[in-house]
Amino acid sequence: MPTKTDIHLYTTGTPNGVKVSILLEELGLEYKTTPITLSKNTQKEPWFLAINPNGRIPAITDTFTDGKPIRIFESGSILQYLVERYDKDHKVSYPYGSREYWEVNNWLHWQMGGLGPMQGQANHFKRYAPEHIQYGVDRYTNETRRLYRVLDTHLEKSTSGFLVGDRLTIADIAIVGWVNAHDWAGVSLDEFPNVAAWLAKLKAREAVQRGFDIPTPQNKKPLSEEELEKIAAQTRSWVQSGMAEDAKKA
Ligand SMILES: N[C@@H](CCC(=O)N[C@@H](CS)C(=O)NCC(=O)O)C(=O)O
Repeated sequence: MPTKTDIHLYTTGTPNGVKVSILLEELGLEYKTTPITLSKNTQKEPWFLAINPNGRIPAITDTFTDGKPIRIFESGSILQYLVERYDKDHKVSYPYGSREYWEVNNWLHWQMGGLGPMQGQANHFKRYAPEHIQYGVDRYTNETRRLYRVLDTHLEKSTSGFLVGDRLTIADIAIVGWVNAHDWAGVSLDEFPNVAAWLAKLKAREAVQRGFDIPTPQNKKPLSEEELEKIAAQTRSWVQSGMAEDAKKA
């Protein structure tokens, strides 16, 4: 039986979006979902900017402990809020101040400040840039591969198969959507066997599978380079128009 909450999730099935739905599913919390259509720039509408002034998914609203509404944006902040408020039994977290707590914090920041931005830029230069700039593709793809190597080396030493200690935590949850999208950035997991095994272990969990399918079921088959490029071609125009709009405002 899911635990009743007032959580309302605003999301899309991207690497940052699925972090939150996976955590909500792992914690067994009941929540409402509003899908945000990035191609229609719903994330830039005034009602949404009141929830996330940065105009990006994911974001949540909830009723805070004082009985008033609260908004939480930035996926890392949302993961921390949810475990601090709703994971009192430490199903996917560790007690504040423990060694494991700080190690989870290390990997969470590594994802938020490193893997996400670097892989995001690798995607941009490889798939969305209006002109091919080899330096940009190489810079961000190589940096992404370097980060996968860091992850692979760390996972090689893990006895549980998770990033920290004996359980799945928000460190794993923050990273899984990005690693799952490795093809999109042109990174192969053949080089990183420990990362490949970790990804398979996480994707075998029912809650992770449910989280990946929020707000809409995700494609489960690996796509060929040709198919990826076809999707990229459709996406490129709205990415470029969104960027042009933002540049006008700046
Ligand atoms: N640092 C932010 C990044 C959020 C982000 O970039 N979200 C993307 C989807 S993964 C987005 O909303 N893009 C829409 C846009 O760029 O307008 C987080 O982790 O929440």
